[in-house]
Amino acid sequence: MSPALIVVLAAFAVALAVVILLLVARARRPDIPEPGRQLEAPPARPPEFAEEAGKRDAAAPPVTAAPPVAAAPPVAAAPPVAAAPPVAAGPEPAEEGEPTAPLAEPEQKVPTGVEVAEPPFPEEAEKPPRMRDRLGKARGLLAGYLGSVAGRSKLDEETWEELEEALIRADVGVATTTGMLESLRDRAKQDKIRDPQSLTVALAEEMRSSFGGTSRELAVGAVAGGTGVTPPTLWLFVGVNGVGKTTTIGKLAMREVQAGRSVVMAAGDTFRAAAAEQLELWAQRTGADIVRGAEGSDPGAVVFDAVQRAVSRGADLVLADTAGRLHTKVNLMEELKKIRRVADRTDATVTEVLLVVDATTGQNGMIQAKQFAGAVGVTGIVLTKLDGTAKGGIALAIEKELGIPIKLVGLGEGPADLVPFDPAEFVDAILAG
Ligand SMILES: Nc1nc2c(ncn2[C@@H]2O[C@H](COP(=O)(O)OP(=O)(O)O)[C@@H](O)[C@H]2O)c(=O)[nH]1
Ligand SMILES: [Mg+2]
Repeated sequence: MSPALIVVLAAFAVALAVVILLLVARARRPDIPEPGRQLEAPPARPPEFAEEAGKRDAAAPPVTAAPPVAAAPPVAAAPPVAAAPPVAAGPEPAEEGEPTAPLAEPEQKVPTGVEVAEPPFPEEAEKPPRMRDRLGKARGLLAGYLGSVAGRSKLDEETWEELEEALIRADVGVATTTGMLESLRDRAKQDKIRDPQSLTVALAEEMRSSFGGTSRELAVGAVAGGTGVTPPTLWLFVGVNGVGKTTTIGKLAMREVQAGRSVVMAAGDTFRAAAAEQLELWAQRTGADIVRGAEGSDPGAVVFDAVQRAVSRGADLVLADTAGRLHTKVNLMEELKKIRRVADRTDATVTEVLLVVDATTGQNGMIQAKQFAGAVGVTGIVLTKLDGTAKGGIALAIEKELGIPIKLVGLGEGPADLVPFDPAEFVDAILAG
């Protein structure tokens, strides 16, 4: 081999080595995170990588041999990946518009705007919905269970257990479920029920009969003795915050105005100004009159003034709203008792104290119902948001355990979405497959 050829070959080898190194350096670059943009931690680079790379580089004989290549800046300059800040530092202060991973505790959801939410109000009067059409969620849960019970090959202890689980899951509550199943066992014995399918039919009957036959009409006052004048009737609405008191008053005002009665609303929730504003919207939309007090003012006084207004205008009905939450130092039950006493001393006849219960709160609603019933003599329950729950069994529990009739149910947020409670229709609606 001629020396010239050796030189040429050596030069070629050096050039090749340079090209290879440049390629290696370039291939490593994309791994270097662009500071500030990276929200996701890149896969941690194993420490041996650098070593290996070094080895690989070192292994390339021409590189060590050729001085310019050893100095090849890209290889040496490539910052060690382990130093990439985002890995250890977690999410960077995100650039504008970029999603930030939550670092702190997730923000508490405060039910803001609940009391100023504009009620959906169609231009034309709508027909009241049917329970069957609105209880799809509740039906899904129970019908699923009962389908599985009915599909069993025989009626054994497991069948009873499955039935019990279905009822408890549907919020019927342990006490009511136990009572209902005991009575269903008697019925099954008496009627010689031996197959699971007939048992589900008997359960529907048991549910229907567990609702009392009491009147579910809202009572109105009678003509005052001898005078020939009918004093206004007053219905008082109580219940914890957010259950649907104000909305129910709005819906009822709609129904009563359409039935030809004149209505005065008493904005007795003076805890927040927004509560009165919400009621005011319903008053405007239903054509009812309204009496409001200043924020923080005495709710009893508002109810008193509303009755005065009703008397002076010859109105038929006063619908009195109340707060469901007060400053901690004020006891809600004591405040409600006071309102009730004031209402009783007016010229109006208090014929209903309606406890509004949110069906989606399950057994919590039962606890509330017991407290209110003990304090203010509740005459009826309005069970709201039945359209939004997969349960609904609380209806059975409330009537069975408290003996207070459910008079109305809320099936949505619109003015027509309040219907009288019909137990048979309710049972069909939650059980029909
Ligand atoms: N889906 C549904 N929502 C309801 C029903 N009744 C009330 N709401 C909603 O529940 C929320 C609270 O109602 P509101 O009347 O302000 O409750 P209050 O604090 O007891 O007066 C509002 O967004 C209402 O629209 C109902 O029957 N179904
Ligand atoms: Mg309210």
